[in-house]
Amino acid sequence: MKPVPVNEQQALVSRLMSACGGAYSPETRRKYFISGPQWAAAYEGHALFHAPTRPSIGFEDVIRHYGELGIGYWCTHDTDVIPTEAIGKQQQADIVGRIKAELAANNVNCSMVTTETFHHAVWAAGPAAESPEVREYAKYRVRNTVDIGHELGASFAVYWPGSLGYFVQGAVEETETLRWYAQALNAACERDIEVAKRLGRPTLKHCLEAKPFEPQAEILLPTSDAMLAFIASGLLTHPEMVGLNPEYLHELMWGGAPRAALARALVNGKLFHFDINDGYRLKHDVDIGVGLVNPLDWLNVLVLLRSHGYNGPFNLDYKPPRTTSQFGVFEVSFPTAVDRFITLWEMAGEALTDSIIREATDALKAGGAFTGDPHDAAAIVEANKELLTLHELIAHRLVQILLGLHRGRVISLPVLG
Ligand code: 3MF
Ligand code: MG
Ligand code: MG
Repeated sequence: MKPVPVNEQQALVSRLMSACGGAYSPETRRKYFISGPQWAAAYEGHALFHAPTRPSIGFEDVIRHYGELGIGYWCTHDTDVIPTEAIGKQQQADIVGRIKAELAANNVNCSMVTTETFHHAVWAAGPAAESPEVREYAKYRVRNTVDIGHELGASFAVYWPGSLGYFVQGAVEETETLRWYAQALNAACERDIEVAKRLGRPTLKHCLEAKPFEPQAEILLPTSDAMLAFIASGLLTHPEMVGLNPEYLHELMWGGAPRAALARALVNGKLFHFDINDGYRLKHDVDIGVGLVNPLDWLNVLVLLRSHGYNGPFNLDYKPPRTTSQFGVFEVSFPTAVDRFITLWEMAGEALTDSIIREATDALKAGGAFTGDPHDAAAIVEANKELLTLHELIAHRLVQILLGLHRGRVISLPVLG
């Protein structure tokens, strides 16, 4: 192939993108509770060892692109859109007003707001630092985010306490730090009750998001399970207002099964919000687009969520790859992430109504026609002897659905050799 001059590269990407097919219309995409974070679209390709590769982009462009793509919801950290020094000032009110206008003009809703407690120097020792000033400031910031959330019409507030922890051992007393962190969440919930009452709006759903590593070396609340224990610890004044925002990759990173982590959140009634992406076990937070690494696991995750009637947001918390222009971010990365999600969601529906999976599952639950001694292990094994094969049959069937193999391999390739 001939080299492709730079002025023909966008056209090439667009032509191949449309040749891929399988795209949903913006109207179809809007039917799902899919949210796009400000920070995902505005990710500039930077990392600890990486300089940015893309220019910055403001909320106006991000919201406009989301609207055009059919991503019906938007979410943000306070400081993604408001400089730290403008928080709580007139400048904040001006920016929030402009965001509201931009959302309305593009038919996009704000689903969630979150407080950045990990980037600025004030969080060098985390949001529950020993210094009382830092802790008071943390309360001020989360209360302020609650105000912004109500102003923008959000229903969720998320908290990612990745800076709650330490690098060196012994200086931080863990129970004290957790107690202090709870005080910030309590301040947010109490403010929420007040504001919601004044505005006649429901209170927000406050969601904790765990990540096992980063940015602290040792994390005090590293998993969704740790957070469930924290919510039930008695430290929160309004535990009923607080639930989880699990992130798919964050559970995979520590070696957990994301589907099992979601199941534990579900049985606790705490699955409020869900960050969707993909990646690898026991690696750093690579934040790859949903379904690009583990599509089979994703199909199974969505079977679980569909069958339990999960109706919260699916938040595209991933990093569009470290490319050198913004073009592909909106031309390829976001639409394909959304469309893979929708396809997997549709397939999950197919799996749930599949007569083979249903009959196999029912048979496993019915067990063998056993009338013998209920304490006789060998007789129980004998009565169920052939049923366990159905586990593998179900797994095979799910892979068939995922790869379209239940329809046979309809594409024929030229015979080689
Ligand atoms: C970090 C994350 C965060 C959280 C966000 C929500 C920057 O790994 O996943 O994204 O999702 O802070 O509050
Ligand atoms: Mg992540
Ligand atoms: Mg996240």
